[in-house]
Amino acid sequence: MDDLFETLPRHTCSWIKALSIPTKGKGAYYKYEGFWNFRILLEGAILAQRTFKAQPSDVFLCSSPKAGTTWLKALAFAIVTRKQFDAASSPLLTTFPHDCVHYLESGLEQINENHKNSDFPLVATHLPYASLPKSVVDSDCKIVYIYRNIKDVLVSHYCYMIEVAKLQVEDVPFEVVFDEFCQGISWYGPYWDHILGYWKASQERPGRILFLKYEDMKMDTTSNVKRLAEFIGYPFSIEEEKTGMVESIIKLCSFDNLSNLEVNKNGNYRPEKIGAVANRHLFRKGKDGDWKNYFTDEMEKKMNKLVDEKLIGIDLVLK
Ligand code: PAP
Repeated sequence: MDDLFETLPRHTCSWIKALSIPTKGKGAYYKYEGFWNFRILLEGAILAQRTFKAQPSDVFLCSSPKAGTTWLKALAFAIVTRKQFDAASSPLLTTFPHDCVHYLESGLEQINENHKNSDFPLVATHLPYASLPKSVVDSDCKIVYIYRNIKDVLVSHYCYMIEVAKLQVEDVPFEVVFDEFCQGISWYGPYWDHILGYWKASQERPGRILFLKYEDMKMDTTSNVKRLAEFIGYPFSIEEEKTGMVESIIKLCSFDNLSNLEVNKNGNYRPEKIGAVANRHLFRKGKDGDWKNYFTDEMEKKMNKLVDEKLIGIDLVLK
């Protein structure tokens, strides 16, 4: 793989530059198939591209980082496991959502194990559509894509990196990350191209890709959770609706509930692979509109213009 990485465009991101400890080259982004990412995740993606065998019954949960993945994973997992576990016995009470539904590019072994041993065909990925293993597209399995207001994605990502890298805001000013992001340089970025890839695929494969928007899910969680359940093939029965199953899943997966569980307050994620990340960093505020606390008027105008230019003719609201 070294040969390949030597040929790829490389960028050392701003928070890595700000770190006082040496990163031994691990903090660089590489541009692979049009998108920026860390080498370790690209290696995982390439391995998945070469070896992963999707089943037609798989459901892929796809997103850019910070667009609402943790919430989507929790909801989809609660929906497909509801016959086995009620809200009082759900594994989500003691297991981090990312350990309930694994990422293709970093949890391939567990996904392959699940294919053999489980009835829950959920697989998550942040990979862009063009980088999905061919078997995913060929199997015609269903894809759920969650997206979110571009400004909140950027702020969520910024706050996450500051926390995870244990930096101060002064070490990496928001303006610097904003400029990088607008140039398309972000984790799995450009964000707009990520969305466009799935959007175009959804036009070519009608009925196979469901788009969910984080803000819509916040505003009307019930309808969106029902749409999700229906789409992934686990619709709620009338009886379940009458007995409050939908509400109970929504409550179980709510930000307030998940963020206050011991596992999500004090647990760690993937200690051996990429270094420990505290689970609590995935539960920051869980609100829309926090970008207003970070963006200047000028940044807002620049971002709006960028979105208008990049997503011309696309029926998705990103700002
Ligand atoms: P990931 O892609 O790295 O897994 P992801 O889960 O997509 O991250 O995004 C994290 C955001 O989702 C955080 O947003 P914030 O920084 O603006 O607060 C996090 O708070 C929010 N989040 C996590 N769980 C939930 C939930 N159950 N309901 C609503 N928002 C949530």
